[in-house]
Amino acid sequence: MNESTHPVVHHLEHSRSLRVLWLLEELGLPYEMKRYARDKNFRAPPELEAVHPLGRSPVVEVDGHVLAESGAIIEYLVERAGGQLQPQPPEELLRYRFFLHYAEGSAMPPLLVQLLADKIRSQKVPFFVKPITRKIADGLQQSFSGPAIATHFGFVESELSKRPYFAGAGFSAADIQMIYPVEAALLRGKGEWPSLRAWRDRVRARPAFQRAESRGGPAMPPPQKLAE
Ligand SMILES: N[C@@H](CCC(=O)N[C@@H](CS)C(=O)NCC(=O)O)C(=O)O
Repeated sequence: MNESTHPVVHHLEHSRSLRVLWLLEELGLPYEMKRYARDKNFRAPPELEAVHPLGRSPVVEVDGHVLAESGAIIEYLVERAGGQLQPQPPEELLRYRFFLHYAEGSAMPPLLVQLLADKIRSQKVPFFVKPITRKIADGLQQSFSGPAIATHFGFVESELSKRPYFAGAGFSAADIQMIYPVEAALLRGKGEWPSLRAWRDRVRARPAFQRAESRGGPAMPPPQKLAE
């Protein structure tokens, strides 16, 4: 267990843990970062399992706890910082909570299915099996991931066309949590989504985001790996 008073972020390269580095940079809190390289299959190395049984990232050691799951980590760190980056007005607070949970609970799953469909489609298989794998991939995409991505990100686009940030007029930790699904949707989805794109460019330009990336490396995985 870490004895440091600063949070220790177990950061897997090109992963969701960049969100935690970004949050800590926004909060102006000192932290330690332990960086892990992905293996040749783009998986986390086994050392992460020694930190938390799920062996995934982010994991944060803070105040004697070992915390996993980015939404829960963000909530903990925001509370610990006295509610910075959490809006107060009741309507904004409701949207803030919604997007904090929505990012991983609802927006990411269809993107993950889309990633699997793309993987199945590009799998090296004997030529006579190819029509079968293509059919499976197309079926997944047509019956599930395509319509689900269109519904979810059509909704997200409409929310962002009404206000500059996810919770309201000001930047909040919900924006940090939403970066991963938005980036993945802009890459894998088929919509135009101009408000999503404008929001993404705006938040990426923030000095704290730039500092997080310069410390932890590029936020997003290479395009073919996004959503893993
Ligand atoms: N819902 C979890 C997802 C955690 C997760 O899947 N993290 C990915 C990195 S983006 C990971 O550790 N992947 C490595 C692996 O599966 O081996 C969260 O938001 O923390």
